[in-house]
Amino acid sequence: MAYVTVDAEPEPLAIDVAKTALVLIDMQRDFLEAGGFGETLGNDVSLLGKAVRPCQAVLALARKKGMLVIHTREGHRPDLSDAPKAKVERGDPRLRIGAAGPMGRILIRGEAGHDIVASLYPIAGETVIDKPGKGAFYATDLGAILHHRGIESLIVCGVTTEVCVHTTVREANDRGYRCIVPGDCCGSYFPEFHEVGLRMIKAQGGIFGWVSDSTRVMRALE
Ligand code: C5J
Repeated sequence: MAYVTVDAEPEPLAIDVAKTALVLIDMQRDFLEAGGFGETLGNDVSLLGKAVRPCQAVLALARKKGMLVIHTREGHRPDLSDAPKAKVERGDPRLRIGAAGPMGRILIRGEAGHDIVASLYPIAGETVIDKPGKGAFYATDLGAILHHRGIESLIVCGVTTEVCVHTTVREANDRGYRCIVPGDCCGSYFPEFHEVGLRMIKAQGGIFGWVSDSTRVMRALE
């Protein structure tokens, strides 16, 4: 066992590195890149782009330490058979899931925009979870993979803070995982949601988990 203590709020957390996985949530081109779907909607994608460098640093260290690395992608089958109507039938029909976007069909597996940004691209041996929902546990085999590897703690990074990161942290928390969220490794199109999202995680004695940052997480892992 290799226990390290991560400086975090609401309090430092001791984790066994061998039983900790790094989870990178939905660092997909359509959410992050200029010219992607997120920008088409009028969002400032640089707010998400800020998380890329800290994520790269944590990912590089996790790889060096031989940690389990999980990447997720939000998206659906091309025939939309796994997409609930309630999710598809909202908003402007030209911008709905499955519609033609600037980088292929929006949130459809196999399309260019659905893929992970080059700077954080999975390498051989890393797990990629294709998820139809916001949470990474819903309708995926993530829970089984973590269980079989004996994982107890997660470092959760990605976008967006208040949507897919938050939903995944809540799901993981209910399943008994200790979640550490390095705030600078996450991003939102809405800065206030990012801030409040992080505060919600660590409130009430860490009701959903622990909040830290890439520097403190890396200092502990080193
Ligand atoms: C994610 C979204 N990944 N905001 N999706 O947060 O729709």
